[in-house]
Amino acid sequence: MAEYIKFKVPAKQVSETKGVGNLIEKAEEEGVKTAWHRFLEQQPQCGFGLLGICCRNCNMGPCRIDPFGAGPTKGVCGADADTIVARNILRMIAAGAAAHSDHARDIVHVFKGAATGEFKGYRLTDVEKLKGLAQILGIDIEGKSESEIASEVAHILELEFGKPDDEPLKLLMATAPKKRIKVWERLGVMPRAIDREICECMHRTHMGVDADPASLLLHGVRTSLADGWSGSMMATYLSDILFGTPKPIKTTANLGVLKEDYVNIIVHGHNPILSMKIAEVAQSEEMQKLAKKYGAKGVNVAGMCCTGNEVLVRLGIPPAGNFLMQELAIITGAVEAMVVDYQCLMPSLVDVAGCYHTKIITTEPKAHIPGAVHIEFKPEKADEIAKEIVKIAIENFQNRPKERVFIPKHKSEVVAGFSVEAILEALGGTLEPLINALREGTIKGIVGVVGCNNPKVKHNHSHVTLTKELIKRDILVVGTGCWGIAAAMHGLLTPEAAKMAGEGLRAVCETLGIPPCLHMGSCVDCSRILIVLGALAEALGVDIPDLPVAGSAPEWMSEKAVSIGTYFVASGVFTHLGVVPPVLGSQKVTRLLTDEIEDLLGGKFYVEPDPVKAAETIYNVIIEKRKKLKWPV
Ligand code: CUV
Ligand code: SF4
Repeated sequence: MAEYIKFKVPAKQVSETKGVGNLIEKAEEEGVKTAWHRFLEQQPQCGFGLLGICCRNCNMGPCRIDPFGAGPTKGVCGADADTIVARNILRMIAAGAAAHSDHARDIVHVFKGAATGEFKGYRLTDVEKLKGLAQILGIDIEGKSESEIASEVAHILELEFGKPDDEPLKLLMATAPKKRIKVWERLGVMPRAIDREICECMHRTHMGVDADPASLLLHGVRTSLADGWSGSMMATYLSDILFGTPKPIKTTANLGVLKEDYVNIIVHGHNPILSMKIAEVAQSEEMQKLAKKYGAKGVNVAGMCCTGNEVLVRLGIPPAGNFLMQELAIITGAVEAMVVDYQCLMPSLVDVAGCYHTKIITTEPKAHIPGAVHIEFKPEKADEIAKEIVKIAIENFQNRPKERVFIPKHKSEVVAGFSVEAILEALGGTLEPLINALREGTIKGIVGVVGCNNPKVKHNHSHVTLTKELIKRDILVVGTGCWGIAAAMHGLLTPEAAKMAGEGLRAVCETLGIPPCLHMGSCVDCSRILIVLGALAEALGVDIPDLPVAGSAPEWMSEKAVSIGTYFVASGVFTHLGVVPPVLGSQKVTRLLTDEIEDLLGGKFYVEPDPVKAAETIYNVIIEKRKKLKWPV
């Protein structure tokens, strides 16, 4: 249904990415609203919310603190701005950690079923990685079958969620550097069980429990560590074992990957369990034939957001866009079905799809959207269900409003799939060449750039600008998530992009034939960045805060990003945020997060919306770290 559009979006100015502006204009002509339109309608956004000083945690409220000090300084219960801001942030961390880790739980379930043979549609693909994981978890693999090893691994990992004892998380103990573990032990923030830490966040933030901002934030640290070093880590490990560890793979990215004469299916969400199946089934001869019967040349699968990254790094499925482009893909009029699992799915997808012929297919019992077609995915019937979904898309081709189809032609070449294993292989099997390049200063440092899009920021502008500014300064950029797709669409993920890098980085990239920006996967694959950091620190005999590295989330929006940012900081990384988090209502919390936390953990947050300034500061931080290591600057 066409809607009245109250505020027009300056279509050519809201994005750095080609094709976006044209589709926003198309949307306006056709009476379709996008996130940018709704963002304008939301202006001015609530000042209390922006500052983090509203509380709805009990029904004596909602309470708001007057940031100017003239009105109330405390809520009905007596909670002040410091308590309220810290509690709100802790709840964000809890939600983010829950999203990643519940995703991990679903993967463990399928992994276990693949190990026992119960889920016939899945198998253990990377057995080497399985054995490696079993060994670091202390499992004796001598004489055991793959299935036995996998079952033992699954048993240990299942317990990570809710084991009843106070022992630290096993996967964290197996993967985190010893020096870091000591720091966390001293602070009393070693996580015990993933669900428990998340549950404790909810308990502590309930009315009348923890009122001390420092104590609240430290629990946030603990919860985020459970996410990074166990929940997300597990999701990455097991996805690699099930579907293969990513290797460099070539494809293209941007809306131009949609094909006019083909049935277009977009997989969107986060979990690879279904998207990998859809991709596999769609490419089958049977489905390609069926598509021809319906007048299409075949079936084309494209990705969106992180499940898009999962199928990109393993199968070379081209991403059609990142977070803010999900509605635009439908507005092309050329998408027969958007198949979603969970996280980062705008409920508006259904409204937008209502103006075209696109079917939004939800598949997860925990993620329904009113108005969508719901086909519940069950791993025991993976192939059947994937087929059913692909067929619905194919049959929908005949309903495409041909006269309203507009696919921007833009797309860029991409090489993605840089798992830690792939990076090691590119380096010739050891970290030594990378360490030498860092030590000599050919590469000045490494920055992990991750995270979402946010209409508060010019779409992809901060991702791209920050990245270019960093590589120009001989800083190798690695990253995940919607950053990866932004970098892909802007040509930063090709070996030729080395031309945009400084002399040193350029030479290294040209020798190794790699891009100056390495796409490591989805958001849970930020765990791969942790592994790299840990390995570098151990190889150099230092701790992570000593390394010339940093992190950045230039356009973040999701609670998952808050959890990721926190475990980066807790792991000792200087972490840049390009969008201001809702903490400014408390000077105390702001100071804790952007300053004092560094004494405790070696990392801290740094907030700077301007990507050029941010790159400058990050560079300076890296130079300081190099000086401390007595490395040439
Ligand atoms: Ni998980 S969390 S918008 S898809 S990176 Fe993309 Fe990545 Fe943020 Fe969501
Ligand atoms: Fe207000 Fe306190 Fe209740 Fe929050 S917990 S809503 S500050 S009374």
